[in-house]
Amino acid sequence: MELEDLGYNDKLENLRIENNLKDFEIGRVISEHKERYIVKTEKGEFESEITGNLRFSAKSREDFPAVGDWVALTTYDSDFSIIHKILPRYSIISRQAVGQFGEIQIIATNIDYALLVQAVDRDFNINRLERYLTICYSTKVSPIIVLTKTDLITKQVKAEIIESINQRIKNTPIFAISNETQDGYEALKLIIEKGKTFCMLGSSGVGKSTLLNNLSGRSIMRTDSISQITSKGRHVTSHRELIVLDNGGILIDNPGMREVGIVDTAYGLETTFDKIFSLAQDCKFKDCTHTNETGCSVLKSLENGELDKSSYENFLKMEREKSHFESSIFERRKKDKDFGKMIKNYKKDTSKNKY
Ligand SMILES: Nc1nc2c(ncn2[C@@H]2O[C@H](COP(=O)(O)OP(=O)(O)OP(=O)(O)O)[C@@H](O)[C@H]2O)c(=O)[nH]1
Ligand SMILES: [Mg+2]
Ligand SMILES: [Zn+2]
Repeated sequence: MELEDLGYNDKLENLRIENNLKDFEIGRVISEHKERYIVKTEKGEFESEITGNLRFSAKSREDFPAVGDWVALTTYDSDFSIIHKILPRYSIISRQAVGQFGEIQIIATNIDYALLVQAVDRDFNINRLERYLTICYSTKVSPIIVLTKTDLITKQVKAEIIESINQRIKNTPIFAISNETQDGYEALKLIIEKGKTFCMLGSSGVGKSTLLNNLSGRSIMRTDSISQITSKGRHVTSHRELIVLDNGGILIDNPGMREVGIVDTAYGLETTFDKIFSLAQDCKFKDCTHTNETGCSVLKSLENGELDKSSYENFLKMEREKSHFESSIFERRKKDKDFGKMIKNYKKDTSKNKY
């Protein structure tokens, strides 16, 4: 195995030189389990931990390694290593941590393409697709929609579903496949290029691991049918995992996601809802909320049917969520700052007492 097989390239080599990491070995994090990482290098796979320095200087979850990361490490024995530094990330797929406002959870890093996997059964939901798109567009990840379980529906229903996506989502490739019959596989395989990293995102039970196993020709990930009764909180895949396919493509499997809370989206919403943003240019008021203002060109397009109502409502919901997230981040930082001040004052006080 060469580093190039894991996606290493000249850009990364330059980063390594710029960051004075010539003396270390380089590897890629292929799985993570509670602050223990498996890192793959040219020599093999290493169980890895981070240096104390890296841990103590970490300010948030983003400062810890994640699946997909390139790291500088020192290897010991045949299977243990210490991670010294994380190379700057090219892209970061993240979401709002479930149940913790203002906290970011990294799903994977250094991703080129995200496969947004949805089954054409009850799982199918365009609002959720727009949510995933927003996550992709807020970082440098190209989205690809993958519809699974097409063996369960007729050709006509399949065409209708694709048409309904086209109505709302532009410029995103759509692949419809069946993991049962492997219908649609040929087309999908063509886009999985050597040296590029693909990350699968989607709910539990849509067939992500089945797809990975089929593409790799091996049973790497466990797959299972999920009974309706026990489906609550049960996920077959429990951790992220990076796998190199025979054709050279690099694929990351993920546990199914129930909630996809969007985080800071620099251009996420703008790109996903570009139609609304371009309409908004013509609104009478610069700070128009597009909900009840006169002279709102978004509302006008909604009334005359040019703008899809569900898409508009989904946009408003995510926009609210984004503001909420930003204010909770602000609150959190403020609290951390106050806490930092308190510690500082405390230290001052104790040093005063000493003398
Ligand atoms: N009929 C049909 N069943 C499928 C298809 N793809 C997957 N399945 C079945 O759906 C079930 C779930 O598949 P998995 O691959 O484990 O789903 P997953 O997305 O990895 O689920 P998590 O790991 O929980 O996120 C299994 O029983 C699969 O056999 C498909 O295209 N058609
Ligand atoms: Mg799985
Ligand atoms: Zn408006």
